[in-house]
Amino acid sequence: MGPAASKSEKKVYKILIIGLYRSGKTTTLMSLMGLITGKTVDFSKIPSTLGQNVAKLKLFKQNVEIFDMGGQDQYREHWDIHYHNTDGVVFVLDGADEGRFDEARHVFLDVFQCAPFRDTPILFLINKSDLDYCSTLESVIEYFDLEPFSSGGRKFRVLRVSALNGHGIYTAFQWLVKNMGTKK
Ligand SMILES: Nc1nc2c(ncn2[C@@H]2O[C@H](COP(=O)(O)OP(=O)(O)OP(=O)(O)O)[C@@H](O)[C@H]2O)c(=O)[nH]1
Ligand SMILES: [Mg+2]
Repeated sequence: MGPAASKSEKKVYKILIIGLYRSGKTTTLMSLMGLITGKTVDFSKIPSTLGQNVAKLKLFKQNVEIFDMGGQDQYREHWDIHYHNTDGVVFVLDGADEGRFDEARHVFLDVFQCAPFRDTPILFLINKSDLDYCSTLESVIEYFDLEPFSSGGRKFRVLRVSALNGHGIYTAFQWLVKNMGTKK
């Protein structure tokens, strides 16, 4: 589709948020919505996601549909039905839960070594940066061996954020939206 066609008929971009159970995916989505609407979000009332949450919103002038997937084991098998028509992916890591880094790394590699995401922008969020014991950017890059992703010509970004206080969330999604669909 050329640029002229996409102007007259605005595309709805699809963003997928994945990551382990309790990493902060839904909080990230709520935080983003709070930032763009200016509304206060009550983060104490967010239940674990059963299945998925879907939000339709205007994000940096684009129509976007965000799929926030449940991270519990029984829901992970539903992630891949979205892989083939996703314009941007967000992987949320609980940066303060080193005990689950190994599991998170397996899940991360399992998802991103598969073919559909070769040209898709990937945002790797090290969440919970508000906590003292949240891992550093450098240590996560090393542990997850992320260097080849960044240097391999892929649209890949790692950021340390706090969904709870909003730190880094706006910039993160700005990067994602800017990098979506540039090959279409
Ligand atoms: N300190 C801190 N806690 C956070 C942050 N983001 C999320 N949490 C907390 O982490 C817990 C899980 O957050 P959710 O957003 O429900 O996690 P999720 O990844 O959607 O979990 P599932 O839906 O079960 O896959 C909640 O108690 C949140 O308040 C953060 O940036 N900082
Ligand atoms: Mg959730």
